[in-house]
Amino acid sequence: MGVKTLSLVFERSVGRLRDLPKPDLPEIALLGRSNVGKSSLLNAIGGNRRLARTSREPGRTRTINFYRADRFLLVDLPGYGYAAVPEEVRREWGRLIEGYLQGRASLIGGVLVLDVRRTPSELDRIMHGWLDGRGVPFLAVATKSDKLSRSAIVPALRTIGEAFRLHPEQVLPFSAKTGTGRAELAGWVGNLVRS
Ligand SMILES: Nc1nc2c(ncn2[C@@H]2O[C@H](COP(=O)(O)OP(=O)(O)OP(=O)(O)O)[C@@H](O)[C@H]2O)c(=O)[nH]1
Ligand SMILES: [Mg+2]
Repeated sequence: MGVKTLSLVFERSVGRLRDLPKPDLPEIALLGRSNVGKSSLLNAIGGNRRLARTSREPGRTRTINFYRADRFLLVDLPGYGYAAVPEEVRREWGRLIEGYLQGRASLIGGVLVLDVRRTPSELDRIMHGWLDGRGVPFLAVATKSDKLSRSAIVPALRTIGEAFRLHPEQVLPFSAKTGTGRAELAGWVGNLVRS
């Protein structure tokens, strides 16, 4: 029994805010720290492992990448918080992410991707604050859930929820590896686009 996947097609990659395409379609952005699994999540919900490039090394995605679904775009952002890149590059990515999240008129939702094993960072809370400040709906997704035992998942969701004042049930456990959470995420996206 296959879970329905979104049909996604790579559209474009943008390295500078002034090159952003015209905001013609609603956009849902994936945000999270470097190496957390944003691109893997996109591939998982798109049912295609080659859609977005992923890597063991943090800092794989360096541009804003647009993927077209039927009537909306999924947007894969560079990760933040990666200490081992030069300060200037980090600042550049920061400007890109901030400019996009704060200014993009077509942004209708944010998927905040978090590592199920980690307490959310200050930067995670800043990202959440930017979305919240604009009234953009967001979903907290706890990825790499395959790395924890079943009994460790609930306390981990509680820790993540506390950082954003959410109930543990509002944090979605996800795994790009096993497909956990994929249908729920696709459902959230679908509701947002239809509303
Ligand atoms: N076990 C497991 N590994 C995962 C999962 N999701 C991602 N990974 C691994 O985590 C690493 C980083 O994944 P990416 O999808 O490239 O992460 P990213 O957030 O896009 O990283 P940047 O583009 O650098 O910001 C890769 O080695 C993935 O295989 C998951 O759900 N489970
Ligand atoms: Mg990436």
